[in-house]
Amino acid sequence: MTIKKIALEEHFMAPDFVDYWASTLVNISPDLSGKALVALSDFGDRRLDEMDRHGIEFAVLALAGPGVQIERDEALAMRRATEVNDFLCAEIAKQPKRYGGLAHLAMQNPKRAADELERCVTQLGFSGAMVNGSTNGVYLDHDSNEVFWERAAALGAPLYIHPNNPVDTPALYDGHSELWGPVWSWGVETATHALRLVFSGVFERHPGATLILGHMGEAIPFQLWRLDSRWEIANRKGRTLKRPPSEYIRDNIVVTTSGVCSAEPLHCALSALGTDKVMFSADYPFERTQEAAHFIETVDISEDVRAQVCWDNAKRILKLHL
Ligand code: GRE
Ligand code: ZN
Repeated sequence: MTIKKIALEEHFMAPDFVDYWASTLVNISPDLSGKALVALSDFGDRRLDEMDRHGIEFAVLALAGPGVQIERDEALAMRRATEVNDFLCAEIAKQPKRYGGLAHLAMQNPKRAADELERCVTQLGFSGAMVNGSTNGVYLDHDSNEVFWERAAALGAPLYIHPNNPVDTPALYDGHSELWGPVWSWGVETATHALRLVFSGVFERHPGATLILGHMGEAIPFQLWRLDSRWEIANRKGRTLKRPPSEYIRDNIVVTTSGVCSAEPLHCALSALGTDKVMFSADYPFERTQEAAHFIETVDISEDVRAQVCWDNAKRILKLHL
């Protein structure tokens, strides 16, 4: 039996962004990338049929990264981000009952990114934003982003950090291109990015901010106790937090099931963060929607929790009027 679902790491592509996306292709086999581009560019029958087959009533769409996170020209980055948000808005308008949106933002200019987030949420009806890792090596805990977090919190607009490659390639990965990308390095990069936000006090200063992580929380739910324990003895160089790091993680970070179809990490995320913090996602077209849907429909959790994960949590967190 299919169960009605909302999904929110569902990607699309726009013509001007194919060149940025090419930098992601180093991570995947040419076999997948050709098929992916066709699927990404479709907003019609192909995507809707797949959603229909697997009970996805509503898909919140986001550009496949990295987009302007790797654009060096700030003015061009801002222009492109605005254009792609308008492009997505026009596609959503053709299928308003099936599609929602996450804004693409030029974090090169945090104040203007905050303005664009506000435009997207208040005028275009988007649910929040997706940022693809660092912006040219600048992470979202950088002081310049205070203005952005303040606005995101005021708007109640969640920010999804989607993995991307870091700007440097640590010796750690030498000779291991298979580990570079979604197999491993993306998770390390994205979890570390999230922890930079926690430890720099972003959620202490902006308790209304919500961060979304994919991939069942990029392994962070597994590590809560250890983060608290080792933070106590860390060389903090003056950094302080009023509460243990795990409390900010529990209060301000929510996760999706994207790209993880196994019971143990789901149970870990549910018990570490709470059953109100985990949301189904498929990660179209990079993962198999059928497998993701079958997993969440059959995994051993109560029917109440299944409904929270498949529907209620995303509806509440993304403020969807469904
Ligand atoms: C993803 O979004 O998870 C993804 C990409 C590109 C390649 C592989 C992949 O965006 O898993
Ligand atoms: Zn993805």
